[in-house]
Amino acid sequence: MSDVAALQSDLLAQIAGAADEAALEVVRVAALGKKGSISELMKTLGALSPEERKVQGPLLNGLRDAVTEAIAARKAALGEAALEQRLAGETLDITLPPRPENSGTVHPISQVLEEVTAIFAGMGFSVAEGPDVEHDDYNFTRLNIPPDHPARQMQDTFYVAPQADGSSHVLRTHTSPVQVRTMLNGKPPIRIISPGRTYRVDSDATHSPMFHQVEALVIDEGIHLGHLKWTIEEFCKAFFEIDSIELRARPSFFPFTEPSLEWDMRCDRSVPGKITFGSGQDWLELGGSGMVHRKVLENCGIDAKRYSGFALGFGLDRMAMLKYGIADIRSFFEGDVRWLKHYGFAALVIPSLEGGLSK
Ligand code: FA5
Repeated sequence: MSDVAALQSDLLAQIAGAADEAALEVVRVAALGKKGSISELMKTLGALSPEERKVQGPLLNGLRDAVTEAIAARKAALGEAALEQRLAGETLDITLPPRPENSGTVHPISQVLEEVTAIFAGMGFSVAEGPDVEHDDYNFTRLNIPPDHPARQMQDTFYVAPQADGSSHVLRTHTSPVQVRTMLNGKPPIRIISPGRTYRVDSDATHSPMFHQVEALVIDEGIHLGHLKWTIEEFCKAFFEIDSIELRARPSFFPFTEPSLEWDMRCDRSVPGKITFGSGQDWLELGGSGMVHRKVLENCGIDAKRYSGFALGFGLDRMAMLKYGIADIRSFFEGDVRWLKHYGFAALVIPSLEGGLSK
């Protein structure tokens, strides 16, 4: 056997014996690498005479091709064997129950906020926002709340340390300052709602120091109490998902509305732990409202002779408690995951209300 034939059969044996891809790579480098046995032989061709090269050249090329092909074939076979082995080891038991998914839920307040926004959007209202830390002027003064009003006292309101420029700020006690911001920054017609966080020094089962309100404001020519009543009626029907409701208006007082009204909705609480809307002998308190006070319009640069408007402010937490049967307002903010799993929502259910606010 010639040297070339002996080398070939030795290399083919090594290739066939390579147990895995790493061992095969060692054989490949030893044969075909820069300093490999075949590469070294190829280098000797240059020193041969043309006649010798004619004989030796095809022999060495044949050796190199045979070894290259054998390596490729062994590599493919090893790869396939490895895959077979993996597949055999990775059997899947499709009868096993799935692992429980640890998904979060939508907080009832977020759900109610989405529902309220969608209902008012259906009536042509857009959303306006204001900061939680509000100017005293917007929270009180421009809303016609005089300096001696009880809401301004330290025991009712969270005050923020006075600013360097001497201006005074509070954690807003209601969403009504967004009315001021909207009127100062835009011209009628105005039709906005402003849902958001509000703060008062208050804490029991139905009062929280941080709670949520939604404000609605409509300013245009010829707006009257009928528009306010229609808006509340349509909103309540959509929110409580009932076709017929009965509302009761009670005279009230807010410095920023004249006249001021508080609204109740007929309900039935005769079955303990259950509340039914639309019938019964009880009344459910919804929140405050009224026609925007002439002084507030003037304080915010609106021509009170030409325009009139209504505003309302409802407590979102209380509405969520009523709609979803939650007894204690404080549970909303305790961050108890078990509570959230029970009262949270898997997906948003947004009712839609067609039509708009017609005069
Ligand atoms: C106001 O805050 C007025 N700004 C509402 C308004 C707006 C009147 C526009 C006229 C025109 P009141 O203080 O009544 O009003 O609060 C409104 C609602 O917020 C209440 O009906 C109640 O649902 C809710 N609320 C008040 N204090 C708390 C509290 N500490 N925790 C939870 N909800 C509260």
